[in-house]
Amino acid sequence: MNKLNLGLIGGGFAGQVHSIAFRMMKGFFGQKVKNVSLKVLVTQNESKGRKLAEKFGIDEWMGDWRKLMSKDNIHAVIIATPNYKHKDMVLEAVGKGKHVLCEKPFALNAQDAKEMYDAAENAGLKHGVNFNYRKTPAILLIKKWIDEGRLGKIFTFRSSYLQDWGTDKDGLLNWRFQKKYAGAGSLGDLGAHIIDMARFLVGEFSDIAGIASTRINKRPVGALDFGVSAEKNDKIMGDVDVDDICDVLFTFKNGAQGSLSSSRLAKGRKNHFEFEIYGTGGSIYFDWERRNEVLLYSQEKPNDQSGFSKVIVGATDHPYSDALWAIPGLGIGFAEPFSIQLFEFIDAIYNDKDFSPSFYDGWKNNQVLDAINVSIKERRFIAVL
Ligand code: SOE
Repeated sequence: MNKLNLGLIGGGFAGQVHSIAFRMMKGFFGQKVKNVSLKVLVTQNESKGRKLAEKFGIDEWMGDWRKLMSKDNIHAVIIATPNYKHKDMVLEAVGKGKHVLCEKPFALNAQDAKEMYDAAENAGLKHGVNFNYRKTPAILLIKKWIDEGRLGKIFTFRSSYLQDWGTDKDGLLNWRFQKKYAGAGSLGDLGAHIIDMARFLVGEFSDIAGIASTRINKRPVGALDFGVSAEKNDKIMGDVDVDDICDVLFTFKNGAQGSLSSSRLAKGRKNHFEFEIYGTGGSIYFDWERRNEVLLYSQEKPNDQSGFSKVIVGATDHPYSDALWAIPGLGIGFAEPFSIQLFEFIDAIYNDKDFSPSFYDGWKNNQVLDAINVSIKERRFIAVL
């Protein structure tokens, strides 16, 4: 097994989760990833980079991501930066022959996403988008049930992804509140995860209609390099030009239908990513805040036991139970799905396997986001390409 060296770009929240997940992956998958190293960390702020590199045991840190791309001893990169930087970084990385795992949402629009997908595919490289929730063992179990036909023909997918950190009106105008940096607000940040889940579990979108609103229109500037000063400055206010809340109705190409809601203003909701799926043979309900259990309704049960049953995930025949915690039902946290994702990505590189979610999935996701945005503007149903 040859050496495989990774570079990570981004020292914010996502970058730190990837660093933790890397170390978890080494612990969980041991021998299978013994020649994989996380060699370089790139952060905008070099002194922060040094501290993080020390904390996570990464050999080298730097401030210039192009320098990382020119290093021949780096074989793959993880891009965990604000969304507007993804395109340049992806194109540069694949131009230099590096495999890429990129954060979500993949691109600012579907046109850019297609260019990024084509570039990686034509270069014959492995590519992935970090729709991390797909790799939650409970969700892999739901996927298995669906593929086995346990839910029959699916006719409804209904989902919400709600958080409340946006309710602080004094919260700084960081990149997530600006279209040029983020592309979209709660829709791109949280809704993109729902879109990926719906595509993964149900199928491709057909027609779509959305409504959205921005309830806190101005915020104090001064975060990172996205405002006028490095300090919080309440006197200078900037415009929020992305959605805080979004609600969408849709149909799938296979005839199913559904809805999604995303919000940063759902007081009391922390990371409330829930969905339910109804089919001719059964139903499931899942809430990521209770990520180690799935509620399953199966019509195979006798009438006197009719209703949802709780399945605790982690039994010996459940996905990844052998690699993660040896005792059934111990449960997982936020970083485990990232570590599974990274393991599968590395396995795809070593063994020339297909990897998903790939840039193709990133592109399809951006197409759905674009259709929702057009629908919001034109106030009508839009066909997803
Ligand atoms: C937003 O608060 C956020 O950090 C998302 O950007 C992540 O994708 C999500 O998984 C957790 O919440």
